[in-house]
Amino acid sequence: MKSINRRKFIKKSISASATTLGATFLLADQPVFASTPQNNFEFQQLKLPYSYDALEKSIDKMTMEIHYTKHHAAYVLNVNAAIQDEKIVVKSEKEFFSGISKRSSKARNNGGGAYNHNLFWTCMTPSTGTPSGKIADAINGAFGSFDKFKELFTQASLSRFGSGWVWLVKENGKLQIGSTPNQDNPLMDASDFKGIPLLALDVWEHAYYLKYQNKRSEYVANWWNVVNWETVAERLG
Ligand code: MN3
Repeated sequence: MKSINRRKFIKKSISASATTLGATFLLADQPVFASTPQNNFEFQQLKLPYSYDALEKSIDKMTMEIHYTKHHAAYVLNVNAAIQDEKIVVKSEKEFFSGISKRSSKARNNGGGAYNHNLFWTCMTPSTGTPSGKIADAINGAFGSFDKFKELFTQASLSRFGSGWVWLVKENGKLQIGSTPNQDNPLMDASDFKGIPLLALDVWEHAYYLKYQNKRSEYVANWWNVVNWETVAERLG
């Protein structure tokens, strides 16, 4: 019965479109499919480059697992739903963020969440070191010393009220420290603080509350022990 109904339905649809040829022609200038094209940009959740317990000395396993599988996964899912629903057609992340002021808060918040966390995971490693070569020179040049840089970055992370992110960016050839609220990032045209992100720190409570509770300063102090200076250097180029 079902298949007969379906066949009838299809037959009816065909005859409907044949009798409304004018309307069909009008639609010819529009995209054929209501959904966004197959080759349109979509966000992806990058594979975590280490195990959930790899950063245990600074970030506990349960926090990492919930952060990655629940929070981050949801941002990726929701931004891609927004891209579909709002028919956002862009070629890249960069293009998505450079026009974010024209999009919904769903696209902005979840797009930021998807990108920021992908970057955040690669900013950390179980085998940390200290900056060397060009990135060390750039930090010393911009902030005086590595210790001074850490002090300023830590200050920015403690003074970010509520949820947000702290960044080291390259802007017009210079390194700068700044922070953004919620899931905003320095690639967004809507952000007051702009630049190319080199290093990111998540200061949302979900990033540290299970291990550190209200003590954001302890979380940040320990986070320095897992920073991946190799990937920061790569992004500097
Ligand atoms: Mn987070």
